[in-house]
Amino acid sequence: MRRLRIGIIDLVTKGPANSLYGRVMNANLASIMPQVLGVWCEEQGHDVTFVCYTGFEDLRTELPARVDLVFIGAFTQSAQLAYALSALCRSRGAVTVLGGPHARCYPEDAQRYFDYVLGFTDRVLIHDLLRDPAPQRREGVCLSAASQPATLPGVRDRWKFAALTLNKAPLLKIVPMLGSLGCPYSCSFCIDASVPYQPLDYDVLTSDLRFLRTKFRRPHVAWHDPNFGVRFDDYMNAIEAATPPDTIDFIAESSLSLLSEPHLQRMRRNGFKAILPGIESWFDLGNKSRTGRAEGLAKVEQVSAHLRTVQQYIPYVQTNFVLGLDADEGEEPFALTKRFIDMTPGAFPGYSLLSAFGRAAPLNLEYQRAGRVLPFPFHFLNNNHAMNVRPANYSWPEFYDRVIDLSRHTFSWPAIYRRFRAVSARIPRWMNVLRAVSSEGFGRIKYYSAVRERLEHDVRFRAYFEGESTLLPDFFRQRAQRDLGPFWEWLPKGALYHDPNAYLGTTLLPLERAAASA
Ligand code: B12
Ligand code: SF4
Repeated sequence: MRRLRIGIIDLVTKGPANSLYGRVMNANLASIMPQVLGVWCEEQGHDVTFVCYTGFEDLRTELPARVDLVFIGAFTQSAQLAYALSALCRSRGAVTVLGGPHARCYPEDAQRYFDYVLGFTDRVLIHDLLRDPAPQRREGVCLSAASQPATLPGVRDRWKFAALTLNKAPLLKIVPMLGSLGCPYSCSFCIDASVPYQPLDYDVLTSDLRFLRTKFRRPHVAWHDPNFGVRFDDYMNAIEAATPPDTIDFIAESSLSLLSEPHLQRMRRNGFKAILPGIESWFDLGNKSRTGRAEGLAKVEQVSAHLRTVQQYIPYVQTNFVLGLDADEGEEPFALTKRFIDMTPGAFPGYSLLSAFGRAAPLNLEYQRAGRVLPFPFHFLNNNHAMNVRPANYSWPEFYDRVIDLSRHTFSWPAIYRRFRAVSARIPRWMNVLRAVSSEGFGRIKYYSAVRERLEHDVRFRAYFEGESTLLPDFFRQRAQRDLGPFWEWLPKGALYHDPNAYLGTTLLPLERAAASA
């Protein structure tokens, strides 16, 4: 086999960054799979250059001038940056490969700009690809393993690449780890709704945690498991076998249904410092929060009481909500969330606007069938900068009014103060303040207000939201251009547009086609 010069780029952000928060935190949002690829490529004897792009590097010069193959890992929000980067690398003769959430959600769009687009990715698939990575310039080839990989190299094996990334985190260094793939639940909006739950090797996990204690005095570990702690006892046994109690700080995303008091006691003993349960809605998805049929105010009271218990054991709690779900109607869902915030001041609320990420979830087919999915450029699909599903029960102005009102309530100074008082640990309480006054809190109020104002006064802007026009408003084009910085000029023609109904197998609307080739 030919020895290849391979570049691997993990896109943690969607363009050049300059915020203090980004400098401190972006490297801690890195993905595991690009590091895994590094291991799989090197074990085949190839030369690897690894770059985690946090927004502060110059990607035009990070890779050697001549590489044969470039892997890019991207979320959908980084798709336009990935497309531009692919164009740049192809101009230098490289074959380009896309993987990650965007590739899984929008393969048919990505194959227009990449030679290969990978879905589920395992060692065999990569080794096969590396045997003969022929360019596929006319249309990229989509490849996928039959299922999620049964094993993955652990932190010890991928340390070389993990360390390169962590060197970019100046203060807090958080190591990403994984103990399972898939999920036994089937929330209809989730990418893992139909991916079977599968634990990875617990012995690798134990040995990795031991290894980390040789690298840091007190390591910080973020579990990337879609739903942490499904096999709770096995997991905790693996952690307890590795390290004395409370010697590593852990962060995990877990459904509330898994956070019973005995579980919480054991988690505290083992050093769990932050937990992110999903509540999603007061009128849907009761199975995730262990509230069964309880809805509305009854669910608020039940969840709030549960979370106050969680906080007795875990200092940092973030509760995740999806705004605009079809089960929500009128003022009540928003009023209930405000009430929840007042009742549970210690939990930081993370809000996501309902988003349909292409093939991610079965529910997206329903939205597409109903003609409700809008063609916002991928760049804005990060759960906040655009909501690409027309809400079932709200007009756009009403929806944005309610989102702005809720955000103002959540990030008002009295609420920030109450949150500060309700959390006693030093880093978590200041982290909450920082998030509130940064782009997540104040920044979003400003952004949503700008959108709301245009919905009122700009007819073409409103027509785009109503699905009456597919001509991208300048507001979004200018932002995309600004965010991409020097990569804007590498963005292929038409790459701001995509077929929002590709999952259904429909073709581009005539207007969109015209705009794309303009
Ligand atoms: C852990 C997680 C995070 C972590 C870690 C992120 C990271 N860099 O990996 C944190 C909390 C930081 C995070 C942040 C965000 N997340 Co998130 N996150 C997840 C979660 C729960 C698990 C993903 C995971 O790591 N799985 C384990 C890996 C091994 O499996 P996998 O992702 O299926 O990957 C397979 C293939 O895709 C492939 N692969 C993966 N990466 C790569 C890379 C290359 C180069 C190749 C070749 C192959 C490849 O190999 C894997 C094995 O088959 C998923 C939901 C879910 N249930 O999957 C959401 C999810 C991925 N997140 C999502 C979103 C929207 C976000 C945010 C934008 C949220 C926000 N507003 O901030 C940010 C974006 C962060 C960023 N880096 O850009 C969406 C992505 C949708 C999309 N198409 O973009 C998901 C799917 C949730 C959802 N809404 O449905 N997230
Ligand atoms: S519990 Fe979480 S990971 Fe599991 S299907 Fe529901 S949203 Fe997805």
